[in-house]
Amino acid sequence: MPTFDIVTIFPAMIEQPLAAGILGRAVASGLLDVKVRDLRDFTTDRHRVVDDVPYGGGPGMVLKPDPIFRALDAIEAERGAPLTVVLTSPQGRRFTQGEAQRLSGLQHLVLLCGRYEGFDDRVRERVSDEVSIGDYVLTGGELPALVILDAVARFVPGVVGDEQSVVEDSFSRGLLDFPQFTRPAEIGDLRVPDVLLSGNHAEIRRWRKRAALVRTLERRPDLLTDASLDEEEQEILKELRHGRD
Ligand code: JD8
Repeated sequence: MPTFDIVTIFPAMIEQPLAAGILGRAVASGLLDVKVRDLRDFTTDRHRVVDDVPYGGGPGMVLKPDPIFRALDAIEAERGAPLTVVLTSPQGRRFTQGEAQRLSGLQHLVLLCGRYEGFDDRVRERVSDEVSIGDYVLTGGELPALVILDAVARFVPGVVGDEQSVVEDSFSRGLLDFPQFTRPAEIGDLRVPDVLLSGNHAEIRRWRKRAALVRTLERRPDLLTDASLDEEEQEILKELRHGRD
């Protein structure tokens, strides 16, 4: 299970969400070791300046390299090697469930949160992985760092109650989730599918497989190319595809 160090100029943006929910419980119980580091603590000037104008001109500011190098040196001195330094940016490789699982096997993860126009490019000399959480533009790296922390932490034994559910997760298997229902069985004219009230667990399992496949086929057919389907699922999929084309 990796330790996490998150370097940011907005520690509160990380600390507040980290206090809630499943991650909050894991941190409070000592299962997850997360340290949030204020980049300004690694400046040496009176005004704790972290940014500067871009060489060559142009709009916006760039994060100065020296506070980041000092932060990484301090983290390495404290945690020891090997540090895996993850930088988030729109230029990164797409972050995926497989990537989350891979990172969960490392010893020390550092998440560098950028702001403004990003980092002085020389910081990339110390970066192991540059990832993007998706094709849209954000104002900084704090939300991506939280997304990565959340996805990686779920693989840490004990963080999610049911171990089995993590590896069988929809994205781990390459299928979308089946629909869920809870009481009441009827609300207005909306009814829960009868099979789920039947108590016939073999039938329920088969209905859920079919429903997951229908959803995936309709909404994310791209996932099916790499999906790991058991024999029953392959059978159902063949049948569903027959009815379509
Ligand atoms: C980090 C600064 C702001 C805005 C220059 C780089 C990830 N999928 C994603 N979208 N956006 C980010 C992201 C944006 C960031 C930083 C991540 C640090 N910014 C942008 C426009 C121009 N910068 C991201 N992962």
